[in-house]
Amino acid sequence: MTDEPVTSRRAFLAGTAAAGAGLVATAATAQTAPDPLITEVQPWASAFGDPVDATPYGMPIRFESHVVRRNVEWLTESPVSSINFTPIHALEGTITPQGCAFERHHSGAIELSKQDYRLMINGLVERELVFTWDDLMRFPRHIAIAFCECAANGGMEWGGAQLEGCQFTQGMIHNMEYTGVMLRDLLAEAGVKPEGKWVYVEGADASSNGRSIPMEKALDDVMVAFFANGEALRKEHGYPVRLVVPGWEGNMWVKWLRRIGVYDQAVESREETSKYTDLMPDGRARKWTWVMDAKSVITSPSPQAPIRHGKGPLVITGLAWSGHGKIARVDVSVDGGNTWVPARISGEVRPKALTRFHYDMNWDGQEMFIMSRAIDETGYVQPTKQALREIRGLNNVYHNNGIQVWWVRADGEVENVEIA
Ligand SMILES: Nc1nc2c(c(=O)[nH]1)N[C@H]1C(S)=C(S)[C@@H](COP(=O)(O)O)O[C@H]1N2
Ligand SMILES: [Mo]
Repeated sequence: MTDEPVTSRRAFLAGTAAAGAGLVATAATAQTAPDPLITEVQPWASAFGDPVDATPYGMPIRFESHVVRRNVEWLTESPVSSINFTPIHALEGTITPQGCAFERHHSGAIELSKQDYRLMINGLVERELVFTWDDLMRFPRHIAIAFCECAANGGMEWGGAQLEGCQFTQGMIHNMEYTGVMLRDLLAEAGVKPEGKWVYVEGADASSNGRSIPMEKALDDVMVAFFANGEALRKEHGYPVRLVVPGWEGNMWVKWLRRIGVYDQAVESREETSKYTDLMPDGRARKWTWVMDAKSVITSPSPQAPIRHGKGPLVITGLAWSGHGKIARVDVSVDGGNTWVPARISGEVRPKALTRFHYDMNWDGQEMFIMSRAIDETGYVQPTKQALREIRGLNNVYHNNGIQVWWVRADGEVENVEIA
């Protein structure tokens, strides 16, 4: 195995016994035999490490090589029109590194250079315009942190608990810091005519992934972005330019953005008529469900992140988000939803961005049913999956923001379950 550490994990834990107060001190392993990691000079202290430039573009250390995007092969027919999942069970904080942020392509990730890049604005505008990369670089730049969630996130769970791991049940989400120009500034340059009520945005890939966005949103917080987490967008996230549509379903975040058409009504694209509508029990469809409702998930412990240290202090960690604004509170239950306790919000709470919560507890080593529920600033409370099914039935794929339950067994292993 490539990620086998130099010394055993147990020895390492024993070696960490020293510092810390309160909870942490009780979590420390009692020292019995002399620990060579403390008493002996180790190989890494007796020789030089790598020189600078060993890896001009750095990669994670080999011990972390399991923290990668994964797909579920049976889910889609072909890997070019497919999806993979962010390893949220293994990440902390709120920012998703681009290298492990989920990908969703309808016709594969294309290679488009800055030199070949063109962005056209046409339709109901005073001046039809074509921007080059250099043109875009001359507009005022803005920064926004936003989550991008595919409307199908959790979609396989409508019928019941199915996939083992929050990477697979909730990992069609990422959260990055974008730098770009505001769409409203580009539209102002073109001059939107009074009849212009919608923009139709499409990408340069074969699928084009065209979507219509109402003018009100287009003029609000939509960004034409070219940097993510401080560096150029990766190819798979739309290099050199993608649309960022904070709070709205991932499908509208057009990658390899090539055209913005201004119209007096929504253009019915293939995307909208065949997909990204929610089929209801009575055969009707919910349409224009663009905003992602509040949701949360415990990322660890979870099926891919079982408890290995036994009873005692346990850190429960998870993510919460809402497309309607800020997260106001996250509640955690460790008894299957009978009692709820507010979790600690760690770090800053930003609108339409991932929020990290922690819940510190003393685990008695008995089985638990753990779950979280998000409450956003509008007062909306994340529903149970059952409550969602009662409204929308089982024919659905999209917008499943129901509460995720994990069954923590006494041996620390974790399973995806539902509580009747
Ligand atoms: N041009 C283009 N844009 C696209 C897509 C696509 O296939 N082509 N997929 C969409 C979908 S369904 C989602 S969920 C997001 C995913 O963005 P990501 O691949 O950066 O995670 O991109 C959207 N933008
Ligand atoms: Mo999507």
